Order: sequence, then structure tokens, then C-alpha cells
Amino acid sequence: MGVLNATPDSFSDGGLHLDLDAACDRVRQMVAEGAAWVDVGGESTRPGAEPVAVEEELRRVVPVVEAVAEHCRSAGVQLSVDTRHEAVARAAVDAGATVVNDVSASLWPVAADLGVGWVAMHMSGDPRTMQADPRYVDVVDHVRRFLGERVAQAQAAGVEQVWVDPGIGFGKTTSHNLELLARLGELVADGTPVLVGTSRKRFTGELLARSDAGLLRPVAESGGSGAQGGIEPVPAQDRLVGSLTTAVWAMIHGARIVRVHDVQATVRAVRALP
Ligand code: HH2
Repeated sequence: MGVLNATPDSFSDGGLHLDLDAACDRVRQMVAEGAAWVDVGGESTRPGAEPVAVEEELRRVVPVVEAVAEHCRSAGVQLSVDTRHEAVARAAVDAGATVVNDVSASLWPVAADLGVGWVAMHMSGDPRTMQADPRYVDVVDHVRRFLGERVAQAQAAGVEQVWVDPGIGFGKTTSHNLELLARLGELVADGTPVLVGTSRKRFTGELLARSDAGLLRPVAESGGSGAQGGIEPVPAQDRLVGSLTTAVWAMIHGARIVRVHDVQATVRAVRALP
């Protein structure tokens, strides 16, 4: 899944695709690079982000979806709208989106009504406050239970295509993120196709900073209990290796889709798997 953020403030590609032509060019490029899925979003959900007015989100997202829908359809590529808002989901599907990528995991009735697919992602709290002090007794059990309940509700409502996503970085410490990846097989075994998004996130920057410092496996053992992993992450533009490593890890452990900014490099890495 290639990411297209039509936002001024997304943490890694904010401001790059505000212009409609630039956004459409990037979508076409990702499809040419081998993306099987394109995800268009108009609201940053990075930690601390302020919500965006629905009218503004509509203005950012709908023209892009409209402009690339036919291209995606004819290439056999899924086109999702990354939103928490019903009005945006409805307008984007009207414009040609085929899936609602829902970080709030609350829009299944809308997906059912529209007859499109739905991604349910786990988030603890909301983006403004989610990294304040996230705590779980057992993060993997918590996320599995949460997503299992949502999937059952969506299926009962008649949604035919459902994916689940553990929500890396959404109300999780570094050790929570590591635990979710280490035990991804448990979520995969629950049977709903799993999507994972680690791309360029702070977490991958911390893994690389630890690697650079020669700290081989300490993240889960120490310094991982706070909101961050206790080490300054490498900057977002230097996180490619961490993004690839975690994407490949997720695919090997059963993820069906990885949500990434660096499509070409990820497609190469995944296709190179033995
Ligand atoms: N991560 C982000 C946004 N949407 N959707 C799913 N299903 N899974 C994710 O992990 C996920 C997501 C955050 O990344 P990005 O879109 O690059 O940044 P921003 O929220 O700043 O726009």
C-alpha cells in the first residue's frame, strides 16, 4: 500500500502533494512502481496533530481520488481513503475509492452501507494525546480483542472485505510496537488479513539510532517503557532501512499488506524474499 498524504503537515511527506497534479503524478508513479494499493489521506494523525475541519479534508482528498480512480481501477489497484470522518468516507467512495482505511475503527456501518472494504486500525485515545502515557496489561491481547470485536461487528453489518491493523505508533511505546511485531503471528492466526504500517515512523528511527549506537537488542529490555524508547530517533528522511526491515519482517510473519511511503524500495525488498 503506497501512501499519498494530501496534507501540509504529515510527518514525513507533508506539503509534497498538496497540488493536485503533484498528487496524481505520485499516485501514478506508485502504481508503476508496483503498489497494489494506494491510500489517500487529508488529515495527519501523527502524535500531537490537531484535527482538521471536515470541509478542509474533503477539499484535499476528493479531487485526488476523483482524478486517480480510473487509473487505479484499470490497473487493478485498490484505492482507499484514510479518514476518521463519515462525510469524507462517503464523498471519497462516491469519487471512486474502494476501501475506507479507518484509524478510528468506527466507520464499519458506513462501509457496510456503501458496499466497500474496510480497514480497522487499533488506536488508543486520539492523535492529540495518544502518546502521553500508553499502558496495557498485554498489548497484543488487548489489540487482538479490540480488533476481533470490530471485525465481528463489521461482518454482522455486512462488510465483505475487512483488514485489521495493529496501529503501530498509535498510543504505543517502543516496547509495545516491538511486542506487536514480535507476536504478529497471533493476530495473523485470528484469520482476518493483516495490514501493518511502520513506514518512516519514529519507532523505525529509534531502531536505527540504536543500531547505529551498537545497541543490538536492548529496546524491549530497557528504556522502552516510556512514551518513546529513550533514544533520539534518526530523522524521518533517514528511516528507509528501518522502514524496509520492519516491512519485510511483517510480511514474513504473515502480514498481507504493508503501508509504505517508499514503494519502489519496498516492492524490491518484498519480491527479493527467498
Ligand atoms: N499510519 C498513519 C496513517 N494512517 N493507516 C493505517 N491503516 N495504518 C497505519 O499505520 C497508519 C494509517 C500515519 O502515517 P502517515 O500517513 O505517513 O502520517 P500522517 O498521519 O502524519 O499523515
